[in-house]
Amino acid sequence: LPKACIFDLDGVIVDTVPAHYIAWKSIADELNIPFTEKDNEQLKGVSRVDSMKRILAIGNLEKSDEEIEALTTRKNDRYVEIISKMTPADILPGVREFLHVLAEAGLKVALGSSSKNAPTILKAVGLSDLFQVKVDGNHISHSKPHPEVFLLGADRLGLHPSECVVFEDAISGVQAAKRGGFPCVGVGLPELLHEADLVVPDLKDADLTIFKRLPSFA
Ligand code: G16
Ligand code: MG
Repeated sequence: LPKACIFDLDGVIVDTVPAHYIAWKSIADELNIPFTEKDNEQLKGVSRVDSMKRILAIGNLEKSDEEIEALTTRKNDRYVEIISKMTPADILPGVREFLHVLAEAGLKVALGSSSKNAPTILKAVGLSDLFQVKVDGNHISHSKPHPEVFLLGADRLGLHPSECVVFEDAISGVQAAKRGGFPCVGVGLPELLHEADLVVPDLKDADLTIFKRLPSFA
């Protein structure tokens, strides 16, 4: 068994992907930039500012740092308005149960999220206390696919990356895990997350047998 698991937040623990999309879409609409759910797939795990820059690139638009700051603030205000209504009912299926299984088996649990809203979200859904280590967008300077968020997590756990399994729903997040030397379980579609060591559709009914399906713990 691994010694710890590091979980991404958006799209693995809670389904905030639609909320990010709605908020970005409203900004893109204002700028007359065509922005689809497929474009949104590429933004998963990517920081707020980098996401804004990618959307501007789709529209071939250039904006000053001040304008980018104003746009990202507006996006976040809309996003926060949506997530402020979150409750424990918004935890994705199987996640709470899996976290308890891990704790009972003596595995440590950490958060590795690009989101600066992570502390608010974890509190809102009542999962804050289940994570021994929390690393989020407020603690890092390079967003996924850079491995910083997971490396910092492993460091704070006092473990080597090979001893921690990363759970990720984003292409950029799977890449970050692999670049950092972590075994990685992709949560979502195999055609998108093929760089992961194993892909599961969700964490419904997840238990300790999941680790046996990873080459390094088989
Ligand atoms: C998340 C989302 C991204 C979002 C980023 C920053 O990361 O997947 O779509 O742009 O965080 O979020 P915020 O604007 O709240 O700081 P993760 O790593 O939890 O999937
Ligand atoms: Mg995610």
